[in-house]
Amino acid sequence: MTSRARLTAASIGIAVGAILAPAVSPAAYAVPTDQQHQSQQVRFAQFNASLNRASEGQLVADLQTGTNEQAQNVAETIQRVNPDVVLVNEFDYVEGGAAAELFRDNYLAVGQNGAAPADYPYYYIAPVNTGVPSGLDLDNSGTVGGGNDAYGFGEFPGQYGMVIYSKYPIQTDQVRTFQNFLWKDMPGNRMPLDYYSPAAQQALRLSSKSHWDVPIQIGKKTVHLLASHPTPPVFDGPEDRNGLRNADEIRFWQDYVGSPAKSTYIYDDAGDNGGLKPGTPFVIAGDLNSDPQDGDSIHSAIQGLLDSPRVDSSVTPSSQGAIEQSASQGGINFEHQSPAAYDTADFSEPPGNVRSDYVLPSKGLKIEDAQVFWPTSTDPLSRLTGVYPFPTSDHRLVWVDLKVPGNKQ
Ligand SMILES: [Ca+2]
Ligand SMILES: [Ca+2]
Ligand SMILES: [Ca+2]
Repeated sequence: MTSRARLTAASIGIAVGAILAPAVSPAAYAVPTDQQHQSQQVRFAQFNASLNRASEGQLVADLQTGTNEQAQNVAETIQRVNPDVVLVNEFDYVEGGAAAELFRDNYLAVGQNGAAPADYPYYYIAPVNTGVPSGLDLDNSGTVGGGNDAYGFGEFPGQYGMVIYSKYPIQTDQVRTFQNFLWKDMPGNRMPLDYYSPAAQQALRLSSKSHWDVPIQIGKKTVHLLASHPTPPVFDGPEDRNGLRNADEIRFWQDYVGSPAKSTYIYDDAGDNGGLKPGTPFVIAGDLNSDPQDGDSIHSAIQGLLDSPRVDSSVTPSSQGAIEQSASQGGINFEHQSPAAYDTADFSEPPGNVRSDYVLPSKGLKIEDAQVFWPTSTDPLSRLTGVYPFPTSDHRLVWVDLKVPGNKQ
């Protein structure tokens, strides 16, 4: 294993708005000389951290000092795993990056409970659809307004947003976002036409939060982090509008990394067309809210993504803690088809504990290790995952170590 980059914010300068930080030279990566022409190991992680709050401004208030216990636990979880790149779901979007920077500076950069600090010189945030008023009665309640009538469920704009932290430079000027892509523009989409009004059908956005293609510079290679957080398939009616949307939000990525013919319909928020260039390395990350076999989602969508010829699903992240919790909680967990070891979320039933969170690399990025951070109860770190009411989140951090090849000069 080669040493991973440990760059400081001071040595590089930061993040949003920066294209490639100018001070980064290949030497900064400090790869041992004898391995300079070899691949390097990079840890990618996904964590639905429940760092959303009930009202606008609350997250910034909570993060002003380093004393919020849940945020400390989230930071310690990340520090214990120490990923190079981590997508955090359920992190309220605040324009200008105040919340993202407060969490980085007051929590991640401060060693929690004896863990080493984690320095992330780069981060990426962008607006999301949650809580943004559509002006339409999307839930057919007879009135317009509230979380269910927003483009994505949320009580205020940005609730349940996302942030990416990275030790490697983010090519901010090359990021593509798909916040505004319309559901109707996906060929063969699953939109329930009997449920939605003609006006809603025209206006509905596919992404419940956003879909981002975020290129990350790793040595001389670029790996595209494909980030999203599809809607839970529940909180709807017999029309299953959220289950159908969840499936199409997942299918978006299958098309995006598929053949150019499959992705030709896609357009981004800047108006550029098409999907990922064939052969481009990527990592699909996110709380995709769909277990391949259990729970309420339309399983064919996540199965289709896992079976995509471009996705390496040969190794599934797992944990012993998930096996232990499934056994001790019992009930519907005993009826599940997916192995308990693959669970990433600790939900009451239905659906019980399921695989909801994913880190899916493209083929060619060799998987060295893949785990879910879910310690067993005898491990002191199990205080971070706990049992309901959870000290940190109802989701578990998922991580995958990848060999990023081709750093030859
Ligand atoms: Ca309504
Ligand atoms: Ca449903
Ligand atoms: Ca399960």
